Amino acid sequence: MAGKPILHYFDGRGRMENIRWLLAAAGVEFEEKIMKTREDLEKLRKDGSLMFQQVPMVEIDGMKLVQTRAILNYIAAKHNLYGKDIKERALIDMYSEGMADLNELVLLYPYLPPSDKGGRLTQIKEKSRNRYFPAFEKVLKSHGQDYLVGNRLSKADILLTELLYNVEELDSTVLANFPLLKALRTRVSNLPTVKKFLQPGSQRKPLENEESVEAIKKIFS
Ligand SMILES: N[C@@H](CCC(=O)N[C@@H](CS)C(=O)NCC(=O)O)C(=O)O
Repeated sequence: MAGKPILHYFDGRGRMENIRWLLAAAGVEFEEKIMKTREDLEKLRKDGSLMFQQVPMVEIDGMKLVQTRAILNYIAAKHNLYGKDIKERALIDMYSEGMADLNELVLLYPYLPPSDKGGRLTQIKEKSRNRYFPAFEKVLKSHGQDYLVGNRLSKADILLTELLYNVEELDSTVLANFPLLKALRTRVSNLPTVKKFLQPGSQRKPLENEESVEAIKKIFS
């Protein structure tokens, strides 16, 4: 039996949080090796574990995978979260890339200098309300099904649920006009694996605070 995947990253959400969510939703137990210092990062770089000298890196099925999207796609394919054919896969990828564009703004937000945070928050709210959330609400409305693609849970539903939680943490009113997105989030949150991940004490990471941001910045400076 293959061992548990091992996630190499710092102690924060960053780019790894998508991967934690997807594994958890798929019911896969995983271990984390948390980098605490620059030396921890250098060690991984020196031993050749990081193809592009970057994390996230995930040891899984005898591979050392880097590049967040490649890792997500492997997990999705392995655990039947990637559609039934190439057309469904194309839609799942198209939706997930839209989510990634918004998620990039959200995940970097805690690392911005205070003077840039207000502007970024306005941008996140504007893009959520006027671009990305209406687009996903429209998809759900167009087919009336429980999930975004093929009436079946996929990577796209899981990443969207995570994104909805994360944006709502920054603006509690952002979902007010999106009833189908709220219903999707409730549906996904009630899956036993996700329900467990949403409980306190799980491997889900909290939003980075000033202290954790300082510690993480030291690793990469
Ligand atoms: N395209 C890569 C980007 C990875 C990335 O930027 N990782 C950051 C940490 S979140 C890093 O390792 N930075 C150090 C560096 O680029 O040298 C991915 O999606 O995995």
